[in-house]
Amino acid sequence: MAQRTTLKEFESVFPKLEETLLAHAKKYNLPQKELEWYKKSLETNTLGGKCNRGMSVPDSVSALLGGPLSEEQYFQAAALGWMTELLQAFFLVSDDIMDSSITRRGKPCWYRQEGVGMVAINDAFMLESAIYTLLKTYFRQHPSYVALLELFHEVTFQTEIGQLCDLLTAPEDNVNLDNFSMEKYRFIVVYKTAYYSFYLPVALALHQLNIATPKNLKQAEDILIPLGEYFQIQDDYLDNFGLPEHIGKIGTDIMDNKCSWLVNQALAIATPEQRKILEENYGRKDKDKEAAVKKLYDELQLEQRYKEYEEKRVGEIRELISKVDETEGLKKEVFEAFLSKIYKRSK
Ligand code: GPP
Ligand code: MG
Ligand code: MG
Ligand code: MG
Repeated sequence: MAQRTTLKEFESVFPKLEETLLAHAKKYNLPQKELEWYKKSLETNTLGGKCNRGMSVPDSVSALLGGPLSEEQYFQAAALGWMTELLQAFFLVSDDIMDSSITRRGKPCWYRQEGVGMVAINDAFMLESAIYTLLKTYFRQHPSYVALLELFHEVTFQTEIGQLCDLLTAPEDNVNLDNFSMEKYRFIVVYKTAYYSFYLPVALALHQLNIATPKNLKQAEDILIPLGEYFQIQDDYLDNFGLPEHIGKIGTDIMDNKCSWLVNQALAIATPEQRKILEENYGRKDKDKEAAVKKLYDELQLEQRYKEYEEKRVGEIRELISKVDETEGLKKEVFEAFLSKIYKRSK
């Protein structure tokens, strides 16, 4: 039987990894003040989240093996999981600057914390570098070292093209609702979220066990990308309908002029008068205009529409999972675990 890791277990691996990272910086005689800064950035930006992505690596390895992990296997899987969390930390620190966000995980975004400001950009780069320091330290001798390295690089690039499209579809000074479409939306979310959040942990697990093949990687991708798309639609829904106390962040999509799932749904069903309300109020840094859009979302019953979408989509994903071919080492359970973690999530 596969075993699910607990947050406590997963977090217990972090101090050793942190020590490795600090020792690496010390090798270059990084002065004490900067060393402490690096430590604080690592802790603030990598800890304190749900760690769903990171914990998915040991969970997937266990599901693939069909049983509990040895100590060595757990450490390797958790280390790869923490590299996934470092990648996420690198993205979030950067994303919050780009999105002018206010809070993250219930605290001010890193760039808004006292004395940080634009140093956060360099901190983001260092969070990314930390992935490769850990990978070299613990996987240099692993038969899949090059595959792991290439995977992190490729997934980073995929996320960056998604982010590029997200940003260019949301110019700050030019609201043009004709720029939005569900086709554009799909591209954005598949690349900015699905690859790093869903495909990456499972591909890492397959590589850790040296059982990745073109066929099982492709099969995993064919399920995990729709799952990731569904996850980002939840994120967009929660940006407006979630409680900041729950989700740990304050929604900014309306003011940021984002090509969000909600605005695309609104555009699909709005009357000409309602579209006019959107044209006049969407994408403006103005609380009253944001409130007018929120009111329109309620009138259009987007919450209800989202719930219908969720049921339909989850049914389709379950169907995809039921057809997984387990002959090359994949297990349906890998995907069932992901789905059960995110179905009807409120944070
Ligand atoms: C989530 O979008 C996407 C990312 C965090 C990827 C960022 C990619 C970079 C290359 C920096 P979001 O803005 O909707 O997330 P949130 O709602 O958490 O701010
Ligand atoms: Mg954001
Ligand atoms: Mg963003
Ligand atoms: Mg969001």
